[in-house]
Amino acid sequence: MLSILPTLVCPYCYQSFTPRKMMWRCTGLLGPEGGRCPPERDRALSRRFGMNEALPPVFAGGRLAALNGWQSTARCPRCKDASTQRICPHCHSLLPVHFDKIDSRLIALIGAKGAGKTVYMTVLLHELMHSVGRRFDAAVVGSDDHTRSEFAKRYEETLYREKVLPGTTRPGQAELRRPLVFKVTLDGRGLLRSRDRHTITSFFDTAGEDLISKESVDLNVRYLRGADGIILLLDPLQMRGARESAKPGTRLPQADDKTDNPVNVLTRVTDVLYEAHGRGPNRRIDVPVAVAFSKIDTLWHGFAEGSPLLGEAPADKPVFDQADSLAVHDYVRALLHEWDGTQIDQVMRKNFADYRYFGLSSLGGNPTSDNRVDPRGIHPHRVADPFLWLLSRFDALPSTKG
Ligand SMILES: Nc1nc2c(ncn2[C@@H]2O[C@H](COP(=O)(O)OP(=O)(O)OP(=O)(O)O)[C@@H](O)[C@H]2O)c(=O)[nH]1
Ligand SMILES: [Mg+2]
Ligand SMILES: [Zn+2]
Ligand SMILES: [Zn+2]
Repeated sequence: MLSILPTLVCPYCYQSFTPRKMMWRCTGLLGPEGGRCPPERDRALSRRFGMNEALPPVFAGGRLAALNGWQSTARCPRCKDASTQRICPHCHSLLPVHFDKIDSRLIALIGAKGAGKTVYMTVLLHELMHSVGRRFDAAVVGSDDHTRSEFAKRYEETLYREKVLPGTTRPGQAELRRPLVFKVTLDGRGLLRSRDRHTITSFFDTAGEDLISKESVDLNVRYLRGADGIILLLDPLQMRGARESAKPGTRLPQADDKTDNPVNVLTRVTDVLYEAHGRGPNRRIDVPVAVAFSKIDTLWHGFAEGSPLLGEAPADKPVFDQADSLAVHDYVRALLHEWDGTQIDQVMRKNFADYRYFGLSSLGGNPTSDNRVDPRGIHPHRVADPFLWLLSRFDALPSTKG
């Protein structure tokens, strides 16, 4: 159907809506006529995300909003106070400021149980906020209170201060786990642009166990359907060929019925994506997929000298380096054959129009035997590459020719 107004996708519930369906939350302050709307529990937020705090009521924008989906304030029909707080009509999450005017990109992070997703998301965001951010003159900030406090308390605090590896992400509760939403602002000057460039990125850390059965994969379908880019994290230690060459002392992932090998995971994700996006004759899936192999630190002693995976991506310019990335891509593809992963490459080639291989290490070394961060600290390796590649695919970051 043709529509003049673009469809928006909520970065929290990944459901779509047109701007005229946008809703508002009352300010809860004293209105011009002396009335005040009392806070109450928001059923949508409570049902979807288990958030039970009392908040001012929500209201639809009414006729004015229908005429102009972009209006940035609306008057509460009860207290008549003007509100600027726009919310998603489905889950009632507060939308980022200028949400409909800036690029919004949803990134789903998926992978089997124990592949390293939670550790990766924590380290990636930490790096983006610190060293990688400095290199690109980028400011990366949590877009809402929940993201800011959840990331600091639940993720960063555990790994960086308590130095404990996270427990398994609770499966089957996609409704209750809320994506973390960040605003990435790139300084326009260094990029031959006059204006700063904002991108909203939403990260959803799935539970690996959700990928085990067809039924629980469906739980994640909505997230995969709404995603503009996917980071598929695969654990080489779950592949026979790589297990054999892992650094001595590496704790190998248990092969229980909750853990699955990367080929099966990839096959299931492929099915879900076809389900979500439809399959035409000869049509391949065109969402960009970064296929990233985690825990590369356990294997790099076996890499040939000069392997692009032993070094970091060139960091002198604030651009995505295509040549370096393609060298990694080819190197990983060659490794797949050694690791018994030829099938992965076949599935990718046959079904995906836009994918790239990456190899990374979130920790830079094995955790201790009681699964704590090595006392020498966290030394991430190439963690930003998949994210920067996706930004370059979204035209949010310039890239050099490959
Ligand atoms: N050597 C090494 N081990 C890692 C690295 N990242 C993660 N691990 C190990 O992998 C384990 C699992 O990591 P998680 O991030 O919890 O895995 P997950 O994919 O979130 O797992 P689920 O939540 O169960 O789906 C960690 O407890 C570490 O032991 C890494 O960069 N290097
Ligand atoms: Mg996890
Ligand atoms: Zn009101
Ligand atoms: Zn929503």
